[in-house]
Amino acid sequence: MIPAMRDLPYDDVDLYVDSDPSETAEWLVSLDEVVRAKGVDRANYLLKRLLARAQRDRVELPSLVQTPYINTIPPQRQPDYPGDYFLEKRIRRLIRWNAMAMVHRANQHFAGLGGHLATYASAASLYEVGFNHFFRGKDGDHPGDLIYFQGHASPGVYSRAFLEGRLDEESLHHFRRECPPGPGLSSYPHPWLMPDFWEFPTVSMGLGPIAGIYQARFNRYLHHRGIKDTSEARVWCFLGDGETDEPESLGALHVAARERLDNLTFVINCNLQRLDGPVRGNGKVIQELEATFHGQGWNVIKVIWGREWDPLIERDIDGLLIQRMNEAVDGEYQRYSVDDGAYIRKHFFGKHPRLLRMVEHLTDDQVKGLRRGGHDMHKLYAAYRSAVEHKGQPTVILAKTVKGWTLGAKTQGRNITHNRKKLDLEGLRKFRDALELPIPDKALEDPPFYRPPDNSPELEYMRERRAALGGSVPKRIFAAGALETPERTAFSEFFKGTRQGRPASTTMVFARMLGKLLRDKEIGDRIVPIIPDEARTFGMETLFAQAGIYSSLGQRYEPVDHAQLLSYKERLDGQVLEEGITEAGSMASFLAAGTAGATHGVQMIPFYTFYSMFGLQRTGDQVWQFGDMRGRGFLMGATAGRTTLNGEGLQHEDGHSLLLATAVPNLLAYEPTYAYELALIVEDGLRRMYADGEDIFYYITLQNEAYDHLPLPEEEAEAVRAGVLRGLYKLYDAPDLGADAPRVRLLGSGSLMQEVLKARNLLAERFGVAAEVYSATSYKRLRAEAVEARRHALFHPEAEPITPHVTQVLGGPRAQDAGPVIAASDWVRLVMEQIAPFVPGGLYSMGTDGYGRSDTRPALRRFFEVDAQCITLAALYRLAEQGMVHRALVAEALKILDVNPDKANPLKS
Ligand SMILES: Cc1ncc(C[n+]2csc(CCOP(=O)(O)OP(=O)(O)O)c2C)c(N)n1
Ligand SMILES: [Mg+2]
Repeated sequence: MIPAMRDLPYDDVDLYVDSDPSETAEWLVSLDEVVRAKGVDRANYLLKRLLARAQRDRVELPSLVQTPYINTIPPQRQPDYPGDYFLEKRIRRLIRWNAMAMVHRANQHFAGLGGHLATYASAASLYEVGFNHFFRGKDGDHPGDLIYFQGHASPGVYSRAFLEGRLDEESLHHFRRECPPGPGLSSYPHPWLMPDFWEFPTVSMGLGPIAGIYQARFNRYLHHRGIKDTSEARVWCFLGDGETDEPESLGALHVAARERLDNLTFVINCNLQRLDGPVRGNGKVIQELEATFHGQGWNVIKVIWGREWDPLIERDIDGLLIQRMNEAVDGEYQRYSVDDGAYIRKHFFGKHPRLLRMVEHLTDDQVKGLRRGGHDMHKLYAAYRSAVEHKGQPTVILAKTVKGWTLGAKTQGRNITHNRKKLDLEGLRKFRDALELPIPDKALEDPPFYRPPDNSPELEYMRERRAALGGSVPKRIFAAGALETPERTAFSEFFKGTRQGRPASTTMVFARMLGKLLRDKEIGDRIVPIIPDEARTFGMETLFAQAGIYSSLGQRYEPVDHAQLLSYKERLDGQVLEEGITEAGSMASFLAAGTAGATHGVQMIPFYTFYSMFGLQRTGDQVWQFGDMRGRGFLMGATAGRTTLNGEGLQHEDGHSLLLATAVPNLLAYEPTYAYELALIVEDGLRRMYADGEDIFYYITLQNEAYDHLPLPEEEAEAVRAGVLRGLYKLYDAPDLGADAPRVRLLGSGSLMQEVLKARNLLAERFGVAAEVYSATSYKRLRAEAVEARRHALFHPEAEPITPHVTQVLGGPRAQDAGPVIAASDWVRLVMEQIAPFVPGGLYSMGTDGYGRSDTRPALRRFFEVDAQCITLAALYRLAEQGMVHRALVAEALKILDVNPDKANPLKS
């Protein structure tokens, strides 16, 4: 007896060259016998023993990560379908129609709005099996599933919400027309734009998958720390096969496997196409992904063939059909999805007479009707059921579909399918016929939305299924209560300044502050310190012992530094997320923690501390995603400043993240100089986000240069506080050099404040110029307020104009006397120049434009022309421009200050 060859696990077994078929048969029969008599566990054991022996004897082993190109779950292990199959089919058809109509109408009425027909058309069954049988809502006791919908499939999700009665027709008419008036529907999942609907932005490809993995892990973290029982919440992550080319999509798979995240399911819609054409024309993306996921330790379920193939595979006793399935490449499969049954018969089955014989009882239409697994609810249900029941590993479902499924010959499977936004009349008619909908021909000129009556079996079934599963999804509900954030007095130790001879960096100050916050009675346990393997760099290793490092395994070893007070402590209920070297992973954790108020109904307070240069620049897209998601938390950009982090050179020295931060609308960006400034900013931030509930987040720069910190001036504490928070306040009056002394105003921030203070002395002592000094904590904030004031004036021309803070501080009647304004910082000039239009008399900025390099701080500050001497020079130059001093003085100053006018331009060197 020849055993069924489908049991052969490997692609590369050449079935035509078997030198001893009867010996082969004996082995296979033996295996079959063991499986039958003793079960799969025993067979598994024997195979492992055999493999170990083969390895010892140096028998080359085939890849173990790939299985044949057939469904992982054979028909005999398929559970019965629990739903009303035919009703669900009708529902699917209604959803598909309205999803198409939404995109079609948008583009017919408003050319250029865009949208996608083909993605959802291929994925409808993948979602519907979830909606009808798996996705848990939050309405009952269940914590609710967290579902990352593929961004381009949003029309299908809206269409279902329309049928469920969550969105009205008017909303559908406003798909992609979001500017008021009118109920706009966002192009893709955006919680910023639809805060009651979408939870997770996914449309920047790759960000959904990595966010999903860390979300699933964060669920465990909350659970292990006893903050919330998340054991029933499943993370579903839907993505495209083309999307898996993004490094972020596959780059954190090992995390999910290592953490045994069986609360996570990936569903990859393998329609074999991306935007321009095939994902892997010359190979098979499903096989490639299977190997990758298997290799990383995931449970892989392939759903390749629909049930029409079952009898063919059953009769494939010599394995020839599977051999053919294995050898055809995706480019050919795509071709089969556009050509007719005769073509498939000739080119797929025609490779071998025995294969042809297998389908001779089928008509060409029936051959064409051999569907793919991703369009078969039975196969999908079996896969999803198996995934949710699987223990100890995350699961990926690789579902094969056709892109643009049933959208007609001009669209389905074509290379242009992704960009198709409308169907022609003929296409509409055919689609309507295929879906069997009662829409008259004459209506197709402007295809209407179609919703059967509320009491129709379809709508009743939909509602009933969703009610049974805990209500509609997606639904974003911010259920978390406000937190009692610390009073200002809790920060008083930071208001005292440093003692003589005990200089500190803002990084050191922050480490102390975080340690203190972790001990806070009210919010201490809500704090989530996140660090990508740099705690020691930032002097934050005390956290390891104080709060413990989260590990789902606890600590299975005695750390080398166990005898020390600050040993490396991993704990199941550890609080610190020590992520290892992954800024993308850390950002994904930041995202999960910063949005827990909406996803889990508990507010968490992430402080993500990182090498500033590897923050907004490297993971800027995730920062954007965080803003869209209305996340709350603190991004702490440590070792910031182009010349302050001096020895590390070009790749590390960050002089532009503050500029990048300017572009993120709800991100507040601050550069504190003194401990009290940092404390006031953090205190205010905690209150605004967690007590007052503002959807904002913070980027705060921290620097590693130690200097003396001033105390918060007690008698002016309120005014200083307001200035710190609004971005600017006066630190020092001008020295009294007599009424005739020329005057300037210097703005400084961060470590460069020390250079500004030295410049103030130089100006006074060497040049008789009296300089006021201001601390500029946030140019972004100053600009935002000024722009708002200007906008108000534009729209209210007859109202009293509002004077923004920056103009209040630097303008006014005495602005002329107070002299020119010079700003210096360790950042590119544009950071400071954000406020230039609002500074009466203009602003001259001294910044660090250009690539960094390593050297001493003084050398670098001279190189970038931001040291005290260059700031002094700039002040004199501006005075000369205004005729307050002679130009000859500036020329002389160059010599006195020892600045070489022919030095290299840092921007170009
Ligand atoms: C980071 C990023 N790059 C590019 C795009 C543009 N884009 C949108 S959809 C798409 C193709 C998607 O193909 P696939 O992932 O296979 O999804 P399908 O529509 O086939 O299900 C591309 C390139 C994007 N949205 N995000
Ligand atoms: Mg695709």
